Amino acid sequence: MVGNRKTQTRRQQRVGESVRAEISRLLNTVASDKQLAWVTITDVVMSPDLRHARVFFVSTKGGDPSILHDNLKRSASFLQREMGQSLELRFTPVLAFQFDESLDRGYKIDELISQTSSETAMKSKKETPEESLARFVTQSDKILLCAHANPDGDAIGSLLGLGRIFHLLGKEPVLYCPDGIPGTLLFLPGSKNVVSELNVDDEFDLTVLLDTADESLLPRGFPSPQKRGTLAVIDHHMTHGEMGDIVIRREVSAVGELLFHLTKELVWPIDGEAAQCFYTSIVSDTGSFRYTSTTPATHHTAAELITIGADPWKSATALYESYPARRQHLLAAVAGTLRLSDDGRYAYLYCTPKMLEQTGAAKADLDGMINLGRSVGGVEISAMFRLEPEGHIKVSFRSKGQVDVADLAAQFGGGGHRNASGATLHEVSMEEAMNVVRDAARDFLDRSSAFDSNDSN
Ligand SMILES: [Mn+2]
Repeated sequence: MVGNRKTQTRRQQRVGESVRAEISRLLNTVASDKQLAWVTITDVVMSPDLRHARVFFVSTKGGDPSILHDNLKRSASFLQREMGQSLELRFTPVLAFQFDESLDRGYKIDELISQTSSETAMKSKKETPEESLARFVTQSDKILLCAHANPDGDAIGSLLGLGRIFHLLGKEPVLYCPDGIPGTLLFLPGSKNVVSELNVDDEFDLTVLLDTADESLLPRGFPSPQKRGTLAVIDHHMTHGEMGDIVIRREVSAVGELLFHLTKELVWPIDGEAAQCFYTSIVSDTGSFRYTSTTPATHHTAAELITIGADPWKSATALYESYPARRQHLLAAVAGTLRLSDDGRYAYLYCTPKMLEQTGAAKADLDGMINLGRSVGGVEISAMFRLEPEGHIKVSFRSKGQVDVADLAAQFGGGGHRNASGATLHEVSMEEAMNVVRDAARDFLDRSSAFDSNDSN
């Protein structure tokens, strides 16, 4: 189950080393059995899945190895529990102890004893995820930065901004985005350095995943646990998956805002290029400071980023004033399809392959047009129906305020977030799909306003 020392990957070695350091610290400081302070851990060999650790020990004060072995075995569950809290590992490994008889390990003992005392001093207080990240960044040579699939302005702004900061730290991370960078974001500094493919045999010490912790939003080709090294997730979504060895999650407007604060806390360097990226993240994820996620701190952060060198007009022109003419023609066609439900609370639009063909526009040009419906006064839910060349119909929903369209999408087998969701409908015509969803949305809004009036006080 536990691999041998020679075939350990860098990740196994690194995790083994932190397990070794932590067990040494625990034995010296908190273990109630004082005899255990006589034990020196010489090596830790991890299984490939990192769930099992073979822990080699020697006795430095002449204690009987078999007694020490029994004592260690009795302490195993205590050590595992403590390690689970202090090490940022996804799984706390199951420990198996083995007396170290090998001579080649012997030479390390003096070195290990002196190391242990300094580690004990350094790690006497629990490391925060932020401190773990800083440590892993320092220790890692090969770093991978990734944003989620179908990246938006926050994903790309975070990717490029953090990439720039790591560069200023003297690291050369790989920036990976297999879906490519949306045209409106190509103005961001560093966008040319992003790669859309990884080499099959690339192995990383540290992978940082930005703006998601959801398995279903991982970019295509995201490296396996064997290849990605320690996985750090930096995210601001309060509904999320459980990924990540190190998780930094804060409820702020954008990951760009989070990363700027993190940069200040960790005293990482920053410059105007990184500031432009983070500023763009924030503008993009707050809908230009309009959404409810916008707080005083968001504006303070933006002000600081402008002071450092971000140019607001540069972001605004790129995001909102650089459309190709074909997009505006498509906008005219789509706007012409706008309909409302009788009560005026639900708006819907559609787009067909023919409309794309006639205007020469691409699917990506539709981005944001769903807001044509939502921005009508009195509308609480807007839907966009898109007929796919394969014949099925994709519907996206956007809502205002507290209306949770993830629930509405779930009625059609889809999902998403409170204010943005979607589903796919099969074997219906566009007209049928629009009627069925309109009726469901109307019922849904009636039900949710019934809840609202019960809640209000
Ligand atoms: Mn975001």
